[in-house]
Amino acid sequence: AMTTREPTPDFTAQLPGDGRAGARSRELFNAALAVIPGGVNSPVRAFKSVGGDPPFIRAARGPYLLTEDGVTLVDYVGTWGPAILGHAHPEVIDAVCRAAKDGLSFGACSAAEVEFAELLCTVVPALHGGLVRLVSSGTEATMSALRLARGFTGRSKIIKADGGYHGHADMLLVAAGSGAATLGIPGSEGVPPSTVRDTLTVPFNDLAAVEKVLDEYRGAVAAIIIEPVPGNMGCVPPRPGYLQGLRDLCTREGVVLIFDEVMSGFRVALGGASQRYGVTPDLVCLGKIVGGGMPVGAYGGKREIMQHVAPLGHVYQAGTLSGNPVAVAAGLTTLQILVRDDPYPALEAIAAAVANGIAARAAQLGIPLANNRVGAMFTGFFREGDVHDYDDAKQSDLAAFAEFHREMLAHGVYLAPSQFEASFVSLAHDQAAIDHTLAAADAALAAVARRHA
Ligand code: KE4
Repeated sequence: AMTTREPTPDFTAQLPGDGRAGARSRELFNAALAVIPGGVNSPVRAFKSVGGDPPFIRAARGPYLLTEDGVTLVDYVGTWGPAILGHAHPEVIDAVCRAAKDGLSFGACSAAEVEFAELLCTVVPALHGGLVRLVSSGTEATMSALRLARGFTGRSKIIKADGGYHGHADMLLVAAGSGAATLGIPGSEGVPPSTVRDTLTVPFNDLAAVEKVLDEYRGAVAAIIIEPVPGNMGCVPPRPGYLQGLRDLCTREGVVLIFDEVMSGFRVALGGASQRYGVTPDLVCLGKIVGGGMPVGAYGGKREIMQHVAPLGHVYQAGTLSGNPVAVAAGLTTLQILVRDDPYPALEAIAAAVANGIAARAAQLGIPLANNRVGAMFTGFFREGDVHDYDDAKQSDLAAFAEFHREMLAHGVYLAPSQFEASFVSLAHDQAAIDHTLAAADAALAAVARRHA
């Protein structure tokens, strides 16, 4: 039967409750397990590292999620970044509905994608005066940018950071390196050694390690791809001078500098990390917020590089739904609102209130917590001392994190189910949502103190 559904009642006035999977979520998860690998369409959603079944989400609005068990939760996943305006922003929903009524996809040129590209080239530093190509995910954006860098330079080696995640293209699925540069060994079954033989990993925030690799492989490295503000090892700020150092090394060696701003783009500033730190890469990869919650990715940058992309040049890349009018409506409207309303001062204040509130409570209870934040993304690592790279992050107490996550969920706060993910605030996280979050943190951290001190 066609899936008919009553409209969701307004749940935003409802107080957040216990978000652990109830009967309905568990019933749905069992049904999912019968037909979907691990019951999920993306592994991290399975709650493997925090335990328990995942709550199923029925609706989302503003800072809140509504579970299939009828429970409201304060959301800090924000669908892994896109929901920076809050879920189901009325202007975005309206634009998507209007576009959908005119057809979902044309597979042909449309005016909206030109308007979108023009705005992207205005807002994103790496795109100023350059070219941008729309795709449908962050994975497609980074995969394409790396192929382009290899085509443009005629070189094969690529460098990434240990603990950096750029989507699941084969050449990027290398085992986390250990210490100095490691030649790629597959980080997933099904990735032939030949595919990652040219992928080198270096520790994040370590310029000397990059310089060493560039000396060793002079003339053979096509690109460095980096999350300028990593979120996939948890949130780790770049050390002062690190990004500029990469920029200078790449300029000197003719290596394409690629900023993977799928997560940090439009998140840490309107112009992303490039704007926040004043460093412009040769190519930039975008995703998440760029689609406002719909499937959109993008890659672009210097015209002299981008003109090697088919059909202008001979680096092939294509996509059936690239630039489709419905996804563009979501992304373009989101971007227009970010430009119009300049939410970044407010986002900074909201994120500081939450991150610092949690850190203060941990300190009062004697729980070691490294409070890392850049703008509206943050991570509290359950460990003493600072976290500057993936090795540091891996020394966190994962059992304490899992306990914290479970207890926060039980008190109505939905955090990313992994210590190695970032938390995200939205413009919709009002004082009530923040107060509820910090009250939950009181209880959750007290539980951690009892069990893990
Ligand atoms: P997608 O292919 O998932 O749209 O984007 C891949 C990607 C690329 N680059 C960065 C910096 C990213 O953070 C991502 C995706 N991030 C994960 C969260 N860590 C998405 C969540 C998931 O995998 O389900």
